[in-house]
Amino acid sequence: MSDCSALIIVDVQNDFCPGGALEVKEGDRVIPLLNRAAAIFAARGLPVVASRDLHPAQTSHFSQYGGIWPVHCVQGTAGAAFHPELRLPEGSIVVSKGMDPASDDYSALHARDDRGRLLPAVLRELGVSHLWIGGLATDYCVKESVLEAICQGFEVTVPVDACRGVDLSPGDSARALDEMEAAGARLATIADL
Ligand code: VGL
Ligand code: ZN
Repeated sequence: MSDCSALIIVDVQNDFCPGGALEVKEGDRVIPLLNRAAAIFAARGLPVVASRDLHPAQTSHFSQYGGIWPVHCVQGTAGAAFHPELRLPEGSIVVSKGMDPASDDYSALHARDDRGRLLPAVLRELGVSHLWIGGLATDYCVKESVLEAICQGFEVTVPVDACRGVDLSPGDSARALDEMEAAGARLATIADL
């Protein structure tokens, strides 16, 4: 962590937590860790970004329209809201993705803020060059965000204890972490902050 770091909290929303429509096993376990990380970043005056999956009711992302997922994180529903235990410091930047009805849109790097600006542009304007990326789900949105951030020239650290995955096939999350590491991400834990 340096003065050029930002924290990206990926998709800690009700539908990805226990009881949600696309429940990630132990998804809520990341919350205390990410709350701690967010408080540390905020205390140092560093940006905290929270992404959210925010789908229209009809999208090719959902199985009934040709995708692989149950209906989840639909705009305006309780399932799309951030988990109530997530503590976003004042001034946190919320970015949204998944609104395109023709795309899966897993990467938080494709998300936009409330003014419509893409996340990478927002980060560059803040002088950010290093990202800590954690949240849900390891094998989809975290992985795609990490790989794309590296491609775009950001240094990336992944706190593995602050991530949980879907594991449609057993081992998907472990393989995703291997892939991220092979692409140049540093694997760490929240205690390394
Ligand atoms: C995600 C599956 C479907 C994610 C989003 O946030 O990782 N996974 N939509
Ligand atoms: Zn989704």
